Amino acid sequence: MTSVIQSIETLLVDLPTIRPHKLSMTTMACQTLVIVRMRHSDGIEGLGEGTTIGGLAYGPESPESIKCNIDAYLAPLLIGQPSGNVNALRALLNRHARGNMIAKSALETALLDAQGKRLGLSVAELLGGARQAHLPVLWTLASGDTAKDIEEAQLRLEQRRHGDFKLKIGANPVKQDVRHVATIKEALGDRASVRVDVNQAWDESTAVYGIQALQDAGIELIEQAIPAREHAGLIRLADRFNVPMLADEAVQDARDGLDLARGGFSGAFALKIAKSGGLQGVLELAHVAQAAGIGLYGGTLLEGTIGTAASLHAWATLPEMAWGTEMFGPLLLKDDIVVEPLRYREFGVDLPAGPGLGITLDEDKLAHYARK
Ligand code: MUC
Ligand code: MG
Repeated sequence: MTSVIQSIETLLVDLPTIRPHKLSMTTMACQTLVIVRMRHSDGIEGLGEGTTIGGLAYGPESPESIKCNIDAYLAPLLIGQPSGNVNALRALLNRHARGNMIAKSALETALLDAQGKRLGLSVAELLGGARQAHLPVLWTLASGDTAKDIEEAQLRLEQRRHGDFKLKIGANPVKQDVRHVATIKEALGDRASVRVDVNQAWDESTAVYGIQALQDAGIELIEQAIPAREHAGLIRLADRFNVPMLADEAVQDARDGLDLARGGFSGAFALKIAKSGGLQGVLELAHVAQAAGIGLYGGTLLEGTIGTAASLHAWATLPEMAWGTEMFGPLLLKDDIVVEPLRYREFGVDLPAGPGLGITLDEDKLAHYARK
């Protein structure tokens, strides 16, 4: 008998961060994961996660809206449907609900996890097979304090946990930010690749000033210096500087990717399952980038282990990414809600072994951290 989707439970899980994480739009002391438990009539449970940054500070979906919109609108569309045809279910969600990409990503993850468990295949195998089993992972320095950031970077290098660092800037005046970045780069020298993420904080003329100074300081990649909508401006910055531009908020899905590629953008795209409504959508964007000769980077919205594992299964199916990944989300959190955490080692992380995502919930931890 064909399995059908029986129930979909959503939980808000609040986990403290190991230190304040300071971004241009917010400072995080806690991360809220939206965990999806999708139960099927064949007894299989699929896990999913939809997570964003700083409530509504980062984007139009908040943890609460993700939960509420799944419960009220998306779950009723799926319940009673045959479990196994992920493409058909993805189309059904897109036909009846606009936007809500993070919520859709959480549901698609749960569908793929369940289907993998059902067939005895990992999610990467469901997507055609893994080309890499160990992926590079950078660390984001965002304590807000230059000396602490240097100390943190040196420790990570010594531990061989991370060899590349991304600095979150944009909250302070540009000259102050440039000084902060240049001091860190000088302290680390050639031992590490240093990149910055401005998270849309600059206008174009500030960006021209800031990027020139960062390029001179030896910074290797400039992420989303100007607002997401300003595709033409981003293309101009990519043309103007030797240091490559990384499009993040500007590139949500394959259509944005196509628009930037058609406009002549060169550089790289940050892929995030949350931006593209799930693993299949983000791989469509990756394929546009590959066709256009644009580099790939595996991005995060600071998901916990479930969302990070889902992303890793997608990235593993791609050829080596030019700029590696930032799948460090679980390491920013003080605790985890899974039985076996991801294995971070040798400047990267291992792809968890299947079936499905290869992740098991720790029920006690989940109960402890779930919002009452
Ligand atoms: C972003 O904009 O890239 C990734 C790392 C981090 O600290 O924040 C995120 C989001
Ligand atoms: Mg970014």
